[in-house]
Amino acid sequence: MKNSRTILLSGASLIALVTAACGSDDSDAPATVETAPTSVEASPTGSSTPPGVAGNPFRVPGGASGDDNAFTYDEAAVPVGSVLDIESEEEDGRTTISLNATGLAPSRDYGVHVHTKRCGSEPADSGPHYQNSIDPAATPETPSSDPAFANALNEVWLDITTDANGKAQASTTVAWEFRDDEANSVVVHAKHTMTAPGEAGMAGDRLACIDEDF
Ligand SMILES: [Cu+2]
Repeated sequence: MKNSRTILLSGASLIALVTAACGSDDSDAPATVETAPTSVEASPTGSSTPPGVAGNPFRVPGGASGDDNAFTYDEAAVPVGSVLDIESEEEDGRTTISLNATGLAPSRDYGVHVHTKRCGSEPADSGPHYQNSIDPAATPETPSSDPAFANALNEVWLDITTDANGKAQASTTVAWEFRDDEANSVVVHAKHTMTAPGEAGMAGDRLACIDEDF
């Protein structure tokens, strides 16, 4: 039995929150957890990263790229300095992935997924979606769009709608754990994820990408 806990990008207050929200052994946790408003507004400092959120702020591609890239490809929708905190916890064959976004454009929809490859200077660099059961019909040219595979149970979907301040939270639990080294990024798309045959999993342009070692 694998029982691991991974805090990928987190501040002290966020650890406390997630511990409270996800720390129990209750395996019947709801698929969507409404996270309480965080303390990010409590102590404004003027830094580009909101206080209370230890994250890797989005920047434009270019220059040195490291092991934890966070690139925006659309600075209007995902401004430089906005932050996506991703946390992942694997326990008893299930995985809960939580997202806490700050600094995005206000009152708009985004689709958010776990992708297979690391972020690069081009939006396409992050590759297709991570799937638990891989769609045998998918190719690099035509990624999976079969709802039997491209769905929120077989992939990780964390669609959000920001509030008037550009903040949003989402959480999802899937009944599997990531295969080692096969899920490496989280991509922010331009709209909520579609579900119909032939378009399932699609969510418009890739606006931003952040490396995550799931
Ligand atoms: Cu995606």
